[in-house]
Amino acid sequence: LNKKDWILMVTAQSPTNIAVIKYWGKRDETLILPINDSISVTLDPNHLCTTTTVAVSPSFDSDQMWLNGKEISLSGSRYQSCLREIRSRANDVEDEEKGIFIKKEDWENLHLHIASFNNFPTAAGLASSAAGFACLVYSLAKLMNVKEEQGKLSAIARQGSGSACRSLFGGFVKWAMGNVRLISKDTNGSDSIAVQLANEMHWDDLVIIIAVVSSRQKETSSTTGMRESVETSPLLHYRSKEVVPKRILQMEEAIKTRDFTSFASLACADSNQFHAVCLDTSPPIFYMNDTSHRQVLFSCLQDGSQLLIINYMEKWNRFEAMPQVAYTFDAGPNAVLIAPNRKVATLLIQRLLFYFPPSSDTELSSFVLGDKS
Ligand code: 2P0
Repeated sequence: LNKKDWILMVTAQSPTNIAVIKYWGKRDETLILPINDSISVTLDPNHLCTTTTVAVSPSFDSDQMWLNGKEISLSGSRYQSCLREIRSRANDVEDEEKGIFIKKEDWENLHLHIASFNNFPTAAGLASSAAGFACLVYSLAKLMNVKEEQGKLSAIARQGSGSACRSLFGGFVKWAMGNVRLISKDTNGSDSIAVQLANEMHWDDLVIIIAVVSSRQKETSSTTGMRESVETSPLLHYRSKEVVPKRILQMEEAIKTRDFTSFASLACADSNQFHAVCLDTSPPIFYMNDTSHRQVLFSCLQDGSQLLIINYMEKWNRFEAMPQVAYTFDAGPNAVLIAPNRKVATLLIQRLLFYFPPSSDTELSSFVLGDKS
């Protein structure tokens, strides 16, 4: 450590995740503990992802971070929690080739430089904080030779942003809320972790299409929005106690048995209830716009040939059709559409392009689970 001219770096990539049973509402704001379990699908790492390089050198005078090339402050409690938790678990690190040996206790006095890039719009409701904090925690853990298992790391990423804990795993992931009675005093929420329900190969026919309706930053951040919902929405409390626990079990079963009809019904219902909670919040929060609402109706159509609401209602009544495509909307207007296979996905993209022709503000990207090509 006497020589000042060395630098050690680790680069990692984390994909974002899309919740099919939503997290909305905290029971502890500092530890980021949720009021209900949630389930998500992690996207293919080749597409919507964050790439983060963390570097350590004795020549660094302070911890610094750059996001998409712009320096950002690390003074916030979320960054500080992640850095503190990872540093406290650091171990000896040796790089024989470079002749570097960092002792466990040296990490407290060494500073970090962190550079992170998102290949998608930041804070537009596409879960950039999920990929970002998952990547930060994972890359720091690698750099500092932290030996914790992935579940423990997920509890650290959770303290950066709740949904980040789910991006530590691929495939289908459940964020278990943890035991309410044990919070704060005894366990500091260490049982609120992510667990993998099934890996990315389990149901790799699924195709996820994200229609970017708007890449503008959302007006109400998720953190503020969910705080206001917890304080004012009676529907949220009913949802977290009466609805989500049953839905979680049903969704786990749908994923296990690859039952698309059930998966789609649950995902659509949960997205709609989440946005109903937003409307039930005072003052109400509107994350979906007109295009999003039209896309909901579009997704419900059996053959996609008509967009008019009357036709949709008639078709729905006549066929009692189950959705062929699942839709889910997060804290923004962008549609996440999930098709059961490539054939339906191709048809869906054709129809989307027909009914929603891309303008300068719309983009279409498709993401295939488990497809590394
Ligand atoms: C989810 N969302 O389950 C839900 C659905 C948005 C709608 O997790 O305050 O950015 O950092 O814990 O994780 C967005 O919330 O909020 C989110 P914080 P986060 O994906």
